[in-house]
Amino acid sequence: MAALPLSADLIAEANARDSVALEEDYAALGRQLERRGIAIDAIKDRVASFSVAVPSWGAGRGGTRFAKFPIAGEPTNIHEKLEDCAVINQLSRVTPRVSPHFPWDKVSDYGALREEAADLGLGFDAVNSNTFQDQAGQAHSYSTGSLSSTDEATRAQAVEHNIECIEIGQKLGSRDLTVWVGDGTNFPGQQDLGRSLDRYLDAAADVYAALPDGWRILLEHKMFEPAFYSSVISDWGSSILAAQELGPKAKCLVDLGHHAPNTNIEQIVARLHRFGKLGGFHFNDSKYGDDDLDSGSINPHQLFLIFNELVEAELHPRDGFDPSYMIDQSHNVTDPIESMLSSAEAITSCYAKALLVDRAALHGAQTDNDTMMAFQALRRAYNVDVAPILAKARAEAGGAIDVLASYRESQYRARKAQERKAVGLGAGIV
Ligand SMILES: [Mn+2]
Repeated sequence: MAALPLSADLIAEANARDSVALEEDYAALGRQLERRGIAIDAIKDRVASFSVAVPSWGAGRGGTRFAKFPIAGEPTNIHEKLEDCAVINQLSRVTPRVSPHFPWDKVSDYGALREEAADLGLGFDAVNSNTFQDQAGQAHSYSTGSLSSTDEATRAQAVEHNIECIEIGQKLGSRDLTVWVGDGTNFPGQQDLGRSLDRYLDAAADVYAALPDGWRILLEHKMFEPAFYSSVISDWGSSILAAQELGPKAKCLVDLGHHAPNTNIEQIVARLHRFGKLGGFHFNDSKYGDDDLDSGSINPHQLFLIFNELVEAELHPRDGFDPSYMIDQSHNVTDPIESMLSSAEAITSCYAKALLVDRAALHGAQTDNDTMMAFQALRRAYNVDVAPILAKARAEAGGAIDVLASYRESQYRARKAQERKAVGLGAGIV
């Protein structure tokens, strides 16, 4: 096995320094939870088995449509991205899978790429197709849309690309294809709203037919952008109707930034689960639109309420409930490794808090229509500082008690700045 990017000694030394305080905090929290009838070790074990994938494109600095400001030492290819993802997993121990994007992550030998990732302690999560931009030398432009284009040859090209992504995913050990299309319109009357969806469904059925056994197609909806008047798969309603029409291997993927402001996303989660169609998540946070800010940075309470529904779903699974959890963020002003470390902690923290909810008290209060006590069942769990549980789970798995401090001590980015070639300037949402 190749050497992992960070020295295990460095993590162990930092942990030795932090372990006395952690043990004190963990014991104190353990006594507090015990008074509520909760065994802290059982929660810690469930936290230890939680994982969330990181996106290959999240390893590089993102940008807006105005500008991108690269940092020294950021990755320029999938190999360097994998190395950075390995750093995140080495420290956090909750991100053992990478979600690749094609054609951005194309290589000539996917078997070798899979081995390279395995040597870094990583596997591959959902493969993401890209029919929202044109590539050099492409026969047909996606300027008219992709799976919903009025041009038959363009639709066929988009179908073919998605099937190629499935084939690559098979070589990488993936089992999900995530499909987000930018198809839509900017002007009333630009396209027929009904016929656009018909064309999308016909083309998506061709992709669906190519899914191997055990595979799923995850339909990712988004209200607007790049299309600003209408989008073909604009919301969870369009998504679930399309998934139901396509068949049992089609599920819906919820990107937290793809809704109208103030949308009750936790209710969408409950609805999709009710009909067995909740297939995955793209975690991020937003203030205005699809901001792709760090998970939990703006509205951690909403993230907790979403996990509250996910824990309910775990307890009452339907149709093999097995969502693919993934971070999908654009790191425009931070070191992407630090953002994903912080985000993985925020996401896991909300999962841990949701596990602390006294479900019997919650359901009892709901049945009795005791509104205040139902709310308090959630609030009591949300108010717990679960940091010692996460840190203990990480340390036991060989990760860092203080992920950001250990990362900074490692000087990893400064070393990569010496080794890697500089990234060019430019604009670009990733
Ligand atoms: Mn997304």
